[in-house]
Amino acid sequence: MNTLPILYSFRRCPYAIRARMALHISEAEFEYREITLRNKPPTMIAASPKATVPVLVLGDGTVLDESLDILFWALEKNDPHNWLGNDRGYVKPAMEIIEKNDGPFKHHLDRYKYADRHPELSQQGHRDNCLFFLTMLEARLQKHPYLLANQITVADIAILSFIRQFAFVDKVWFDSAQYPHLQQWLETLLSMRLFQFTMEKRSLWEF
Ligand SMILES: N[C@@H](CCC(=O)N[C@@H](CS)C(=O)NCC(=O)O)C(=O)O
Repeated sequence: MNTLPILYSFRRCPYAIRARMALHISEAEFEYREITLRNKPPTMIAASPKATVPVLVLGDGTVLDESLDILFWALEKNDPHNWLGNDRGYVKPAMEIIEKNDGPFKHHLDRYKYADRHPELSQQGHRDNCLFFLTMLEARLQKHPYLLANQITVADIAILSFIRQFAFVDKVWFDSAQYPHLQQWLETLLSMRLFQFTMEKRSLWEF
């Protein structure tokens, strides 16, 4: 049997964006099912009861329901731009950045974005809590145009959608902040055809 993998995705979800970028660059073929978080398809919940997107169901029934698992699955099949590096050399340093991104940075980013739901601090207070991460990224980008090297690597792709989310909470503030290399990095990556393709609107999957 030759069934295509099925991707359950939500366009704006930063985890789904990282997975889709890797799937697209690897030229993986899959059936795309755009969903809303308010009305998740029963087939998705049956495949992955934790019910977060993205979920990739492979032809043999294997379920990948963590964005990083999907990203690495795709790149390990085909990595035309060497995002993983020779001998997967970029993976370990990328994971150190990704863990900070998915852990403390995302925690504070959610509070900055939805500050009205987290009144223990002002929105600026929540934003200040995010800055440790931006400062670390800025220092890396002073050395080379991308986070680990002169080329895009898995580190850039895995955190791009989260930095984009941060920047757009208050774009005027972000654009005037003291992160010139990070601002340039974000602009460069957002203008990539791959990113724009990844963000194209899709109609909802009807189930
Ligand atoms: N660790 C998961 C996190 C995925 C996640 O939290 N996705 C959000 C959307 S951005 C979600 O599906 N939340 C469930 C909900 O809101 O019902 C991954 O990396 O895939």
